Amino acid sequence: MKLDQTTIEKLAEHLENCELNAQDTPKITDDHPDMDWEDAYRIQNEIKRRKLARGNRIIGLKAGLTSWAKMKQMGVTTPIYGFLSDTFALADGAQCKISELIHPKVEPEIVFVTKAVLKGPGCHIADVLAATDFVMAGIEVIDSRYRDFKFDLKSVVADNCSSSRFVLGSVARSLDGLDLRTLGVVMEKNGQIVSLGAGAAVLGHPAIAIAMLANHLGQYGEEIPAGSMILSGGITEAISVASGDAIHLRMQGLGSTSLRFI
Ligand code: 0L1
Ligand code: MG
Repeated sequence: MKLDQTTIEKLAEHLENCELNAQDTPKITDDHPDMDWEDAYRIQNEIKRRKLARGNRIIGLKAGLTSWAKMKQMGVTTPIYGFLSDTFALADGAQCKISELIHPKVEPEIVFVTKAVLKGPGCHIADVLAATDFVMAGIEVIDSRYRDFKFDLKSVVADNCSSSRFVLGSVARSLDGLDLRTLGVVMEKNGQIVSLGAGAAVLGHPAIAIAMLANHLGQYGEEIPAGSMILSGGITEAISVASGDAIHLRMQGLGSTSLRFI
């Protein structure tokens, strides 16, 4: 822990204002090169506190940079974690306003909904499979607040892992008879396939991303409550979108979901 509480609050206010006003900013580590991982999550938690104080609800969690494709795209080897506010949720097929965003990208994600508490340390894939109520198809819209995507991982964690919008499909499947490793994913932009993948792209099995999230929270004495909705991370690299683009995601056995950018 390198930053004092006043600096944490100032940086959280700045980053959240950038999110709310669709304004970009240089990465915060430029002015705070000594910031550590704990500081990064403290800033993210302060953004969460600000949203709760404003009456927003926290409706889910996310793991980011969990696929080999995304790790390669970002040049990293470890996942990161964030939260989802009710203000990020869009309805299936909804219009997503580009004017509210800076430079959005989309990524296909397997979404878990839990029916039992998951608590680390020591949480593993079997715990997650036993605690999963159902899974769904989801598209996450990420929108880093950092200018020209020039950032480092601590700056990204502070910025709530670029969280911005998401949409879920309408099919909820239990894991019975569903192998998430071989589950195929096809994402189209304006009718052209732009991403192809399978669930195993996320850490070999997307349930491992959820176990890692539980173990991450366990370090702070926190847990994943029963009934949580969790985005397990992009299966493919993120795809840039612009006004007029229509994104359609199909997931084998989980139906489809879509978004239109206006
Ligand atoms: O959801 C995620 O994978 C987080 C991505 C953070 C980095 C970025 O903005 O591309
Ligand atoms: Mg994501």
